[in-house]
Amino acid sequence: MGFATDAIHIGQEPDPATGAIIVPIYQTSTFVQEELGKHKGYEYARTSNPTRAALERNLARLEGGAAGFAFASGMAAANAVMTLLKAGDHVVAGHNLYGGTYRLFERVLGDFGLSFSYVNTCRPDGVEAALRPNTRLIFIETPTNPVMEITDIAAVARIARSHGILLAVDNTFMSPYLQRPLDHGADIVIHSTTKYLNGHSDGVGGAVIVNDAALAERLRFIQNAAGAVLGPFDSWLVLRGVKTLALRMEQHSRNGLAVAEYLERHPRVKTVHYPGLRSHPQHELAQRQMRGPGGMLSFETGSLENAKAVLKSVRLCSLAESLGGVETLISHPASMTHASVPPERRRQLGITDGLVRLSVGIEDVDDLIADLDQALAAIT
Ligand code: P1T
Repeated sequence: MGFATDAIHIGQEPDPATGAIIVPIYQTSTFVQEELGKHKGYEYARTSNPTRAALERNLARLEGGAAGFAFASGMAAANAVMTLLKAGDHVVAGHNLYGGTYRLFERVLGDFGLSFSYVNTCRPDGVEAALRPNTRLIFIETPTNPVMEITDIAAVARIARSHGILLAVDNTFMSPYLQRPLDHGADIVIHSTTKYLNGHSDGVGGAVIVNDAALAERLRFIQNAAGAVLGPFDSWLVLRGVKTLALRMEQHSRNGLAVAEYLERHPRVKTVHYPGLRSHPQHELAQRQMRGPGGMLSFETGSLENAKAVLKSVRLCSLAESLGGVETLISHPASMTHASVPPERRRQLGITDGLVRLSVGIEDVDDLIADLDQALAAIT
C-alpha cells in the first residue's frame, strides 16, 4: 500500500474487543492474568502496552523497518540507541547536531567511557578518516539542525557497512514521508516524535526504528530494562497525528519553499539555508535523497540586534523552541536550541548570533509572508 494508506491503517485495525475504529487509549499499568503464565500478550505496561504497540507497528512500517520502539522523548530514544554501546567504544558524529544531542554525548555519555569525534558528514571521506579501531557507531542528522546541511546517507552507509559499524540517522527534520534512511542503508532511525510525527505541538516523545532482528531484540530489552517508554495517551496523540502526515508534509514543503524564496529575495536577509533552493550547496543531493524539502529553514539577519528585532516583531509566527507543528514557530538557535554548544563551535558551524530559524507551518502562506515582511521591516 502507499504511504498515506499505511499511515492511516497500519497498527490501527478496528479494536478487536469493541470494533472501535480508533485504537483505544489503554490507560493501565498492568494486565490481569487468567492463571500463572497465561495472558493475552500483555503483562506489565512498561514492557508493552497496546496503544504504544500500535504506534510502534505504525512507525516501523512508515520507515520501512521491521520493528519500532516508542520512547518518552527524542532524547530518551537517542539515549537508548547509545546504550547499545559499551565503555571504550568510539562514535563518529555529525558536527552539527541538535544541541541537546551534543549535550547528551559530551556531558553525560562521556562520563560512561564513550568517546566522540565530530566531523562534517557532508564529506563522506571525512567520516572514513575519523574511524578508529574501536568505532562502533556513526550518528548523523540530515538535514542538520539548524543550518540544513545534507549528508549522503547511502555513501555513509556504505562506509559503515564496509567497516562493520552501525549507522544511526536522526530523521526528525524530515519524517518518513520525506526521507527513509533505512532504504538508503542506515541501520537505525531516530525520531523526536514531538515534531512532525505528532505534528500538533501537544506531546513530547521519541522513537527508534530498525530492520535487523538482533538489533530489535536488544532495543526491546533496553526499552524495558531502562524504562523510558512513551505513555498510552502520548502514543495515541502521535497515532492520530501520523494519519495526516503525508498531507501535512506536502503543505510544509510547499509553504517552506515559498517562504524560502521570499526570504532569499529580501534585501535585509543575507543568506537562506533551505535544501529546496537552487542556491543550497547540496540541492541536487537533497532532490535525490528527499521526497521534498520540508518546512525547516534558517536565515541570516547579520547581527544579534537584527535577529532580536525580527523575533520581537513577528505576530503570527510564535517565538518558541521546537518545530514540526502545524503552526509556524520562529527561534534563535544560538541562545535557544544550540545554547549548550560552545560559542566558538557555534561560530564554526555558522550558528551565528544573527541566525533565525523557522519551522514553517501549514497556515496560508500569504499570511506567513506578510508577517515576516512586517517583522523584517523592523531591521534598521
Ligand atoms: O525534545 P525531544 O523530543 O527530546 O527531541 C530532541 C531532538 C532530537 N533530534 C532533533 C533533530 C531535534 O530537533 C530534537 C529537539 N529539537 C528541538 C526542541 C528544537 O527546537 O530544535
